[in-house]
Amino acid sequence: MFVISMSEHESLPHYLFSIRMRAAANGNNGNDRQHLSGCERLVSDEQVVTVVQNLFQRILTHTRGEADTINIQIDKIDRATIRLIPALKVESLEFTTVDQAHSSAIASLIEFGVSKIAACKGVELIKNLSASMRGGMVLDAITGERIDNSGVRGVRLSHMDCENESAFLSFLAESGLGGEKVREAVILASKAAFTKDYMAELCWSDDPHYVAGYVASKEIYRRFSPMKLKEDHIGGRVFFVKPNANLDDLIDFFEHQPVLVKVLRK
Ligand code: PML
Ligand code: MG
Repeated sequence: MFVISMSEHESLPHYLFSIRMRAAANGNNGNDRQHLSGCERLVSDEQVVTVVQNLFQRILTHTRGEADTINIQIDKIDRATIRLIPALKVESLEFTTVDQAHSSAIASLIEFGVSKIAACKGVELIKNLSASMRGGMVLDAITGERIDNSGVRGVRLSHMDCENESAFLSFLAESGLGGEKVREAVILASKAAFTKDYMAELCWSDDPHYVAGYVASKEIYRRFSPMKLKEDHIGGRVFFVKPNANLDDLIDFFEHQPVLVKVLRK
């Protein structure tokens, strides 16, 4: 178990600010909102204005479409409530076709303890979405049954960031990776992996210009490309959990536990 040391807590400001930004477009009839993008940061007070500006700029130029509604929520977070958790190890695999990448992703899920039925179901569920979800679906890792009741909204992870931006970006660059999507995905997958009853995750991007995805375990973020064809705007996430997982605890940790992801050097 990774435990935050006193000196590490003391190196944080007394308060951090959780910044959450979500963009949506109005549906055809103006009522059913379509999720476009969302982002999460956990930063010190002097960074808030710059980060909000940058995230806002990103939303304005987002390739999934033009936003009609942008929600920004900023919450003050006491440092004593923050958990410092380890970053997953990052690996990358490139394939020629989507089918090859999906087969290899399924093999990785099985390697990480998910049953073949559940792994295949996860891939099918994301493939068959008719619209992208704000969050992910939670599946029993053995039966493949969907166990969350969050419908088309999905279960989201919130209140998270990396502990040290430059250390985190160098860590990703060592694996030849960079960019906001990888940064955010590794932070999200590392937080999910730290959750009790979690077994694995499958994800690919809903951005039509971005074809990468990943399978994560409690230790590894294994990136796969291409997980879909270019111009395809459907992507999503599936979290595989142990049979009899405590869903309320899992969702509580996902949504409410503030975490900073730290790169551990062996
Ligand atoms: C998204 O933000 O759309 C998900 C991106 C998943 C893949 C990130 C990567 O490793 O490139
Ligand atoms: Mg996205």
